[in-house]
Amino acid sequence: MENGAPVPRVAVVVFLLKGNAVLLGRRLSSNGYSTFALPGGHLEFGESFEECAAREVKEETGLDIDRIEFLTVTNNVFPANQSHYVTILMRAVSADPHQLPQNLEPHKCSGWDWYEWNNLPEPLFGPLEKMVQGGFSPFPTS
Ligand code: 8DG
Ligand code: MG
Ligand code: MG
Repeated sequence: MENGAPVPRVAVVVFLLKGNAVLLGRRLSSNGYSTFALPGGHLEFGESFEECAAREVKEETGLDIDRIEFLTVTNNVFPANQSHYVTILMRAVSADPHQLPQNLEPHKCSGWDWYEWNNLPEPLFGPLEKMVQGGFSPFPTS
């Protein structure tokens, strides 16, 4: 933001899969306040998508993740927030299926829980809602 003008940023978010469920938390940030979203955040300088996915999930939930894979990318403009994200969608699983998610950033999220893909909570965060409406599935096909 050299001249103070807003610029697009890169976000990496993660479909953390457990059976037919994904991990979601209700956002407390102003962008998407009270909507259910995936764990994730900003790509840092020099990071791979996989490194960012693992770091953000660890920072936000305490979970270690495995089998991290790139899924797709979406373009998300939030006019109300003057923000614009190129969002990288990854998938992963918990390294330890017995490890429970912790709410490590309670100022940003009201808590994490698993939700069945065919019974997702409402309202979903806009970018996620758009993917679901478009028929996207984060689960492996085979
Ligand atoms: P950081 O300081 O940890 O890097 O950032 P953060 O506080 O964790 O950022 P965030 O808002 O959770 O994520 C950054 C942006 O990613 C968010 O403002 C918009 C975009 N984004 C999507 N979809 C999703 C999603 O499902 N979850 C999250 N967390 N962010 C998403 O486009
Ligand atoms: Mg974060
Ligand atoms: Mg986040």
